[in-house]
Amino acid sequence: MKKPIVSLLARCARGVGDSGCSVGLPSSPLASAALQPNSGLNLWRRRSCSEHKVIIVGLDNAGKTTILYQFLMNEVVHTSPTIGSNVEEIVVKNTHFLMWDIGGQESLRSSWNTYYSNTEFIILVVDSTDRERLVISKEELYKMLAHEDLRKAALLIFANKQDMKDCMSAAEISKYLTLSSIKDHPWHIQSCCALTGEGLCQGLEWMTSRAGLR
Ligand SMILES: Nc1nc2c(ncn2[C@@H]2O[C@H](COP(=O)(O)OP(=O)(O)OP(=O)(O)O)[C@@H](O)[C@H]2O)c(=O)[nH]1
Ligand SMILES: [Mg+2]
Repeated sequence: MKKPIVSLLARCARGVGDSGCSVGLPSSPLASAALQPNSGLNLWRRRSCSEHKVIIVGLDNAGKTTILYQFLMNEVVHTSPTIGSNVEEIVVKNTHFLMWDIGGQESLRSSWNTYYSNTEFIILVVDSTDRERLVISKEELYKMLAHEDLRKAALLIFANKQDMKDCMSAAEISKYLTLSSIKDHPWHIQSCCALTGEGLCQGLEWMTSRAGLR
């Protein structure tokens, strides 16, 4: 059953006793731009320092773009493989996140590092049905965590596609990725289904609480 992210966020906001939260629409010129990282840097300079930069990474077909637009529009959008990136501003309880959704195809992964500068949060999206390629997600994860520009970044892992039969649980994925060995980055793993929005709110909640500590 579909649970809109806005109502999930409202429920979470009540749960933590806050004054409420919203999913904000981006102000021009951010909307749905397939921007290159360099223009992103210029954009970054023009925007407020209180905005937290987020990169959404993961293998192709993991559900990154679907998650981004669930955050933003509360609905499942039709996606095609992302070439380059999408960038959107998401506002949760007065916390502004500038989210870069980066294409995950193999040929694009070597350019992920051009997006790393100033990143405060990494969202790694894993397709929980994709057992065969979990080893590649793991390699990419540890490559990122070792990168100087991501030294201070916090890590949120979405174990996506939990609606699918025989998917791996968040606990299985956590074990495979040896998350408990990560001591130098705060991390959190969250199971979710981007089609219904389930679990996305909890992930955003974790990011919002971490953003408050910075
Ligand atoms: N069953 C199911 N399908 C999902 C879920 N999330 C995304 N999908 C589907 O997975 C496919 C790929 O989703 P995208 O969001 O385009 O994947 P992506 O990670 O952005 O892929 P790239 O842009 O190529 O890196 C689409 O057909 C989505 O509808 C989910 O939670 N459950
Ligand atoms: Mg995409």
